Amino acid sequence: MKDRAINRPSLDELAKGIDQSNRIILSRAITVIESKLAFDQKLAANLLDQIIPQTGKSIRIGITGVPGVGKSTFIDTFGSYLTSIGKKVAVLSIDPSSSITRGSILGDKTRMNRLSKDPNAYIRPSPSGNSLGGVAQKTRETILLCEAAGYDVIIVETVGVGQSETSVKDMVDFFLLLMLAGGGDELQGIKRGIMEMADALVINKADGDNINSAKRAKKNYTNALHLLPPHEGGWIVPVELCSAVEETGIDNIWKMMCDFEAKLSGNRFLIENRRRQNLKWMHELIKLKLEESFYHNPEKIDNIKEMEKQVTAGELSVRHAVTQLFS
Ligand SMILES: Nc1nc2c(ncn2[C@@H]2O[C@H](COP(=O)(O)OP(=O)(O)OP(=O)(O)O)[C@@H](O)[C@H]2O)c(=O)[nH]1
Ligand SMILES: [Mg+2]
Repeated sequence: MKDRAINRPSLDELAKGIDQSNRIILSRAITVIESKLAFDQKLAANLLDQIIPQTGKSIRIGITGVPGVGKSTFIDTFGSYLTSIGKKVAVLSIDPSSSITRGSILGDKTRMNRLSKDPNAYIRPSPSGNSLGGVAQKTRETILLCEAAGYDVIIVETVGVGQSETSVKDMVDFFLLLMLAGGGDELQGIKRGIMEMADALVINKADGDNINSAKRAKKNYTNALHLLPPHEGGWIVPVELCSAVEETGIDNIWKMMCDFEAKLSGNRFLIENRRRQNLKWMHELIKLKLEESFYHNPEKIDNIKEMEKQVTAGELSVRHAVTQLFS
């Protein structure tokens, strides 16, 4: 086929390799999913259909926090702890800006020093793409591939740009907000909306001279959480302390996630949440496809330009211009 990428594995090779947890094949399958070639898109759709029965068995964890809070260091330490207790860990990230620089990726791989050498961990940088919707879409599918390849903890990191936190929240079971202790003004710089999304607040860098202020911050955050609406699943959002560098509090955070999973599987919240997420995803994708097919339709492109001219010149109302474009 004309637009087939060179050396693309077949559907069977991909499906088999994923089933055998072959990392090289997994990487190639993700590349197929991220590709814009028509051939690859079809292959990706068939592959996803084939692996769907093996998906859904992991716990999906989202991690966010302001730059410098220690996300990469935390994921390195936390992920290494998880592999030490026998888990297979995949780390994905969402960075809509990476299409330009792809800079944070290399930085992150080097900052996740231990994990990047761990045979039971798989790190995949953010897909590129200029729209957050497109990037998130690919990450969701990558989660499914990683699950089918036997990864039982999937960590999705967001760089905290724009709406990326909401995107990640919509694709995970557990959303962790990493925080820092600061001189009493902890709540500054943290958007209230992000705190409302969190299933746990973890104050990182609770080490050295920082321990006492971290303990004070824990009290402040706990009080602030009381002012927010209760968690939909009936979960009490905890505030924990940890040090990603000194590796303290890490096992406790995992235990807390296991408690969460036990409790919210018990009351069916997690299963319902995934159903809701899937439906929301479907509608987001519909919107994305509609937008693409509209703006990339050669017949429309000239019309849009013409309407833009007329609207700018004040000759036509926006309402009229849009009605005409859809007629
Ligand atoms: N003392 C101390 N320093 C830490 C801890 N965790 C991270 N750091 C330091 O904080 C700095 C930032 O850590 P990163 O892990 O790169 O933070 P990040 O949130 O990934 O940052 P961005 O990728 O820029 O958003 C580094 O110098 C780390 O060594 C910790 O638990 N204690
Ligand atoms: Mg980082």
